[in-house]
Amino acid sequence: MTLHTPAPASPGASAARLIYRKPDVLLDRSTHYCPGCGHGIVHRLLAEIMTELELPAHTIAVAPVGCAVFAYDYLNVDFVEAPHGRAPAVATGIRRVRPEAFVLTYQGDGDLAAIGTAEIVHAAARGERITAIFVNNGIYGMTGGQMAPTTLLGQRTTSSPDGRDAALMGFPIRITEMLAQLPGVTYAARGTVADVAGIGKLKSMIKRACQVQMNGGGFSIVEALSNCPVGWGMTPLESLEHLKGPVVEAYPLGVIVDRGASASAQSGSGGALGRAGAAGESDAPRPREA
Ligand SMILES: Cc1ncc(C[n+]2csc(CCOP(=O)(O)OP(=O)(O)O)c2C)c(N)n1
Ligand code: SF4
Ligand SMILES: [Mg+2]
Repeated sequence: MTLHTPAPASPGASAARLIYRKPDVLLDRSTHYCPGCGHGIVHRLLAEIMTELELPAHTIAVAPVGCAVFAYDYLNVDFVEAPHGRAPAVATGIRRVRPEAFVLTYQGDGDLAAIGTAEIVHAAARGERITAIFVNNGIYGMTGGQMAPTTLLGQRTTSSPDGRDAALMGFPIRITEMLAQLPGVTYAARGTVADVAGIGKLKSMIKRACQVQMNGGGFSIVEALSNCPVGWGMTPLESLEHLKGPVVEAYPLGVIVDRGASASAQSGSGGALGRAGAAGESDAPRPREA
């Protein structure tokens, strides 16, 4: 769709111009998200991108367990609900039986980087032709703000009331960098919903990740650093400042790896076989600013 499209002229109409239109794929419903929550921004970007790439009719998305569990109530595309952490495994099954579909997963950090660690690592290692949207708000939002693998050192949560202590609870995991080392990963990037410029860059990243799949590339993932004002015990504005400060410091923004989408499209199975760059690459990826 085209944003900023002039409204069609009609007899007697005022000089009003349509400068903004909600993508149709974003359903006309209020969400259950807390005020200021970043999940809604990511939904909005997905709606815009899927519309721009004409994907909705071909999309099968996999909803997570977590605050975004009701994503299927807000985005008008086909959805499958996966058990907590298992979205990449469910998406793999969909890919195998529907090779022509556009397959999208949406997961939080508890979902993707804790209970679902095995599933995401092996889907990435297989180079599954799926696009993963990873919303990292550094906490288990849905269940009351417990510590996640991504929780910052020193961060207070309901299960680390004195702050995360590395000696007791280990260090935060930069899982997107870990995944990016796998040759099955065609594209990996990290953006943020913290401000308008960040949202614009995040949109470009998600769009690129979708195009990688459309062009026959392997696994693509975009981590969206997001806020959880409620779980963090902050106002929405405070949470955005926190996101721009300590969170971005711990999780650098940018494209971590872009191996390009090979012209040699995947076989029907959707695995990594036959894709360029899949043989034994072992670069040590670091984000570069998009
Ligand atoms: C198998 C299983 N284990 C645990 C849970 C409980 N549970 C539901 S949501 C959640 C964590 C959600 O955190 P995250 O994935 O980061 O999403 P957020 O709510 O922060 O967006 C957990 C542990 C569950 N529903 N199923
Ligand atoms: S608990 Fe956090 S992640 Fe969940 S809806 Fe509220 S602000 Fe968003
Ligand atoms: Mg979370």
